[in-house]
Amino acid sequence: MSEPTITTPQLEIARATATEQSLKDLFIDGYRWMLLARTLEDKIASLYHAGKIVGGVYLGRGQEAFSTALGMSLQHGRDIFAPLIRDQSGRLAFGEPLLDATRTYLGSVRGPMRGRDGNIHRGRPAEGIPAMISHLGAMISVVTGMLLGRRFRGIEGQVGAATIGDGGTSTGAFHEGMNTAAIEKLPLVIAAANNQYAYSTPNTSQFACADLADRAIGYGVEPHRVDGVDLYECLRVFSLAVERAREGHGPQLVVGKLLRLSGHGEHDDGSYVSKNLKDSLLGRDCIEVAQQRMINEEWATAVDLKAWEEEAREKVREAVSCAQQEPKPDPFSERWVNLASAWLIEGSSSHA
Ligand SMILES: Cc1ncc(C[n+]2csc(CCOP(=O)(O)OP(=O)(O)O)c2C)c(N)n1
Ligand SMILES: [Mg+2]
Repeated sequence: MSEPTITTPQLEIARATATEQSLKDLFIDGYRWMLLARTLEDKIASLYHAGKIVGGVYLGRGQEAFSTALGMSLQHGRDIFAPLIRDQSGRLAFGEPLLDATRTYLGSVRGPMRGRDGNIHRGRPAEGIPAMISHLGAMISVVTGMLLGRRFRGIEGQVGAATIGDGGTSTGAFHEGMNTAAIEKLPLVIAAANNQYAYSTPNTSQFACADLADRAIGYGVEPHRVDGVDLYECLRVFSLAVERAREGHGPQLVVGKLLRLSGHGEHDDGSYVSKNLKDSLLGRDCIEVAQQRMINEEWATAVDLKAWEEEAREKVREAVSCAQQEPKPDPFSERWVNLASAWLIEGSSSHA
């Protein structure tokens, strides 16, 4: 199956995202989501290294363009988005409040996990963000099931997206989910971020095909390949993939090539990543690539860039200060039963 192509990206993006925003506005919005995610994650990392975070910290540094473009190409309140550990920017772009991540990492009972999970398993199921089960393929099957469920109920026109890493594309759950979605021609978009490593295992020890997008072909799924560091290209390709899925062309596999610009988690210095890779085109920082495009196109000035950075810092400062002052779960005064405590359920207003 060959890759679908388009020749008028500006029109396609505007059409597929169903807004009247110009490409410039769309791009700037995307950049600001990327920047907000990066600013938050830098702060969370620094709190982790200061011993202020319980549990692990996993960042999406270097993957913000790819993740943001997916989040922006979906419609909050209509579509499904199942993010993974590197999707802070996609979560924000799709509609997750900044406070959700901040409260989760800081263990606030007002967070979506009520202080019971410290980092990555939060979701907003009622708003189309299922809580992440595992980074390793499970969410492909979950979203496939959600889409099938909608079909049984006669609901049409909603797209479901799930992200996956290069390592995750070798798991059974990935292949089983994609196969079922292809047979049923479900509107599933799989966003595979090939960041070259699964923890410390490089691509060369993970798969023998030339390109991960080739994995789509055997299943009858439409493949897309994109420079995952370039926000413009990611917006173009994701808007097309989401549109194809919505229009009934079945599952779409979008593979973005990029590099993880951090360790697997903040406990890992990633020293096994080769210098050659870091110095290659894959190692470009998507934030800097986006800034360069805005300057070249005269969409923004250096003064704008500074103002947006300060705005992101201020939002993060506010969120962290709010979450730090909120109560943590108190094991001595709580009486809760995990499956029968209504106040733990999303939408409940009362807290422990
Ligand atoms: C069964 C199982 N083994 C190992 C892990 C630990 N683990 C979580 S993510 C990950 C690497 C995943 O690599 P990839 O799919 O490329 O995603 P990336 O981390 O690069 O985004 C590993 C080994 C796990 N969660 N579950
Ligand atoms: Mg990987």
